[in-house]
Amino acid sequence: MREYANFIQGEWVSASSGRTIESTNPATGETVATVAGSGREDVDRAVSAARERFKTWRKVPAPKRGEVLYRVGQLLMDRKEEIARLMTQEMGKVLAEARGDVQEGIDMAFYTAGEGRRMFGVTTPSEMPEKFQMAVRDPIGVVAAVTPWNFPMAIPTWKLMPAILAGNTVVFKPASDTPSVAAELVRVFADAGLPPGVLNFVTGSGTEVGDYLINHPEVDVISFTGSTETGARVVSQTAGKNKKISLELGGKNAIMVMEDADLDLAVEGILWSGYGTTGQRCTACSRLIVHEQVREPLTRKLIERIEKLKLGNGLDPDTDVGPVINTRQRDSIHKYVQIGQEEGAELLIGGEIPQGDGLSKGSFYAPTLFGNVRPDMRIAQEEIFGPVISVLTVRGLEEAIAVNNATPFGLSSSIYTQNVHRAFEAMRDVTTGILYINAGTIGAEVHLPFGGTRGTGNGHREGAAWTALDVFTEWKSIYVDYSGRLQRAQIDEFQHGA
Ligand code: UN1
Repeated sequence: MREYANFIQGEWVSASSGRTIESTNPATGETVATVAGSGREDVDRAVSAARERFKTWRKVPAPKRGEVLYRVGQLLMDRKEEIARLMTQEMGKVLAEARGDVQEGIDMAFYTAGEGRRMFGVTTPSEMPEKFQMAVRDPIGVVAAVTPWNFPMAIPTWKLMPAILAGNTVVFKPASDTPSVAAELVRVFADAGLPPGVLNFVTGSGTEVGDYLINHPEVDVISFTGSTETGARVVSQTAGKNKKISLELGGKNAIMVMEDADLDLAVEGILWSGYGTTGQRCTACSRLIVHEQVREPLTRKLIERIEKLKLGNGLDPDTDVGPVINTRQRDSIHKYVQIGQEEGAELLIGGEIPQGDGLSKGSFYAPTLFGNVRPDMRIAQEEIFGPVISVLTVRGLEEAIAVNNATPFGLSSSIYTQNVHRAFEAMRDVTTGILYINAGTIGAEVHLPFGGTRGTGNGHREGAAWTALDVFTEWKSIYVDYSGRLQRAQIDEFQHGA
């Protein structure tokens, strides 16, 4: 069994209380690791290490800060397989997907490293002579990065890398379900030569460590990805404290399938987006909005394929669908299935906690498909975060887009059509932050902005450096007057020469 400690001021240290907590394998119920069960004192130490180091890290030239990230990328490449296996054990996603999660961290490292030589600002002409002006990005200070368990590598890198590149220092608090992968990421930063105190790491519960961390007076920025409920708590708890907050919350993502679509292609995208990662992506497809003319053949094809999906341990190469993260989450998914049935939706397949070979020790849920779902049903409006897809029937593109847009969330959408006019109409009218044409709702690449509208977030975007930097930097506008006289903006008339 693995043991991990906190990482503060460049040292691996136990929680000051000496407490530990365990993370478990959702496929087997076995313990994967023990980590520090931190408390307030540990958070205080981590924040003060970050605060102290900020004084010097902000002055390190950005290209030099970026060079550390190149080394992080190289080390992640070297350790990809090892970390991916650990991720499958701790989080449950199948190995190929765990490799993809680490790959996303590698992509972030190399992309963000290069940003060290850009971090573009702005120059613009002055309205007065002999005056120069520009806007530059300044780091902000100490960033609290609070991350979820579903992408234990990729999502932390979306936050840590741009924050550090921009000259901030960080206290990183990972989800309690996946602390080992997070600790391995921290180890990579340390081995890459990141100076002590730039990245500090504390593990522990959200209510004890997370709440105290985000409210800490020395924390300037909070970057949070997780549930809508916790996101609301981040905002209400810190109200009036003027912290800069970036939230990445839920989704209720849909795939629209028009009557002209290539149905076999759509089936692949639906299975991958709805049941990949066992439906536990913020971007997972949980609604299928289908034209009435193709509803019957599409659902038939889907059911045929769902029947063949193999549940199991993600380390087994035959497994299509791994476990869900824990039994609490499994029970919450099952509750939604019951709600769907009470609301009058038709359970087409799944809807149960499977008991087959080797599944009873883990937290598995059968891939589920509901038919006859109305847009106002709870299963069509609320995020379930599990392998459950609801089929909604529409009569045309306009209705499809209206249904697609009408949820409290706005993360990812997809449309299958072979008609270029319809594709462009969707590009114009869909109101989510991400849209796929002829592909499912998942598979975002790190160099485009990641995030959503409405209840999905608070207007920020992650991943792509130039948008992530908006979270981790402040603009500073600088006016340089080299005229040697008082020049008054908005007051003095410009004198045109002869
Ligand atoms: C998430 O949906 O929780 O776009 C993150 C994707 C991945 C990241 C997903 N690159 O599917």
